[in-house]
Amino acid sequence: MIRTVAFLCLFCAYAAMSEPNYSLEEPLLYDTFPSDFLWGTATASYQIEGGWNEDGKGLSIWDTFTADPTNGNIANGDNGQVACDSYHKYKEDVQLLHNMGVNSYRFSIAWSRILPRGTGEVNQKGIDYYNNVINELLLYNITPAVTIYHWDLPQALQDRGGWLNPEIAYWFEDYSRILFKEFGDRVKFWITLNEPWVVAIAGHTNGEMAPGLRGPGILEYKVVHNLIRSHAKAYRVYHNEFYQSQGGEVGITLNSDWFEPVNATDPDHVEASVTKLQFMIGWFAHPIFVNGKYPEVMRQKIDAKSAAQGFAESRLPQFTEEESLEIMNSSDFFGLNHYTSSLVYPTPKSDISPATISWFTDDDVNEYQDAKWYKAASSWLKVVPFGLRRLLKWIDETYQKPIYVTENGFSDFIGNLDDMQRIYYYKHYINQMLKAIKLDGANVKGYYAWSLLDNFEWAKGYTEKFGLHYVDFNDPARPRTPKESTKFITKLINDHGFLP
Ligand code: GOI
Repeated sequence: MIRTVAFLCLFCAYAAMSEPNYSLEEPLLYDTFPSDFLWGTATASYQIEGGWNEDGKGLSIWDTFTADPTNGNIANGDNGQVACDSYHKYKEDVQLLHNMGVNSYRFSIAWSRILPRGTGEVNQKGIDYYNNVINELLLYNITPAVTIYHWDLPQALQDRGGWLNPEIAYWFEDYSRILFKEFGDRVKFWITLNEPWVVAIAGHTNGEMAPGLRGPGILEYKVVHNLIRSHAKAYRVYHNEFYQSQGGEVGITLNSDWFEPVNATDPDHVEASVTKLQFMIGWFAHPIFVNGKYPEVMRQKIDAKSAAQGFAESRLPQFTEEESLEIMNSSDFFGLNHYTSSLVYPTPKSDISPATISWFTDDDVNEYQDAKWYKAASSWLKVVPFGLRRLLKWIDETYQKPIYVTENGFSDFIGNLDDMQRIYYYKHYINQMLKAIKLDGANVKGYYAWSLLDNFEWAKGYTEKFGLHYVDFNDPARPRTPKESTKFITKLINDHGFLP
């Protein structure tokens, strides 16, 4: 019944749409990027390192999540115990980066290598490993961009409540301070958190990812509250204790799709698009870049629904005055991970009743994909290049901060070396980024392709491949082979853009 209604709405939306406000086949812009533009690839510790129990490393929630058969949700029962073996092959990885001619590399640090129990004693061998990686990069003039947290929380901290425990802001503060102290003489570009939206939704709403909790409408709001508090504490530590001597920048990376209104001339549709953006980006960016508070539209909708559901208090927490001050203006740049877009339109008012109040993210906006949009291996990834340009323009206008695209990429199942679809994806997304810079004046300062290597794609195991390099996971030596897309990006970087 609900399916039928949803189908009919979708049909109406289609019927209402005469000419879409976008084109899938746009001419390329032939122009170059600013000369100081950062070009790189990105990876994350659990997805590439392996060495899961070596040299004193503690367990992370991904070690335990992948080992727990009751989760049963990792493709083929895969795990990251060996992954790309970058724990041993980092010099080879740097060689690949050097061959590509990138001037930056984004990687993450495994908290449980540095602090096996999450707090307390530091593991020198963990420090040594990242010193080696950083020094190897600098040898080739590759600027390290370090993500402090890319989802592999020490299990010892999960045992104390993880991101649900407000104390975590102090654990994260202490961990970050160690990194700034040990590596900050050479690392000048820090990303506190990777995609807190995913930590909240996949980790605590639908349980797809570690720690695998399912508390829709409740847990994600508590978790995000603590993620934002934690981010702000790390930012303040850097600026109070290290900035003067080290002079780097610290920011956060948020993930967002672009939400294209079905009918761009209908103000209700445009409002639906902005509502989606506020629930996905504004949830974090409004407190951090605007005023220390959650977006008005979230406050109003979640407060109202919480009341209608009989809660004594809103499910969306409030920051104290003191917290707001600490959070406001706590990011030197806007890190954006972007892959895909959706079409949106408002749920017809007549369809909204207390009985249909959704628990998940609380917004009354319908989302779907254009049937003509080409899809990657990942079910959620549709190829919609113009979405990147529109999203960059929106972020630029809304938050007015330098933007780094810290991830963007395409997946297939095969890992074929002549990866024409990936080349198409990169060519058109990067060209749309160029249009955002040159035609819309967006302040975009860098771009990182996801990913340097085929790697452990979380719940999808090794089945969905995002790499610019093929990795043979059946060979214990984990050999890497460049795909055609590597050549494409190498030339683009070498040309500083698109030559006619
Ligand atoms: C990066 O996240 C990440 O940083 C890297 O580590 C990673 O390797 C890389 O991406 C590549 O994945 C159709 C609510 C099916 C619940 C549509 C809403 C499933 C589940 C749309 C929305 C979406 C990139 C999972 C950002 C999480 C994958 C965010 C991309 C699952 C869906 C949904 C859907 C949904 N997302 N992630 N999902």
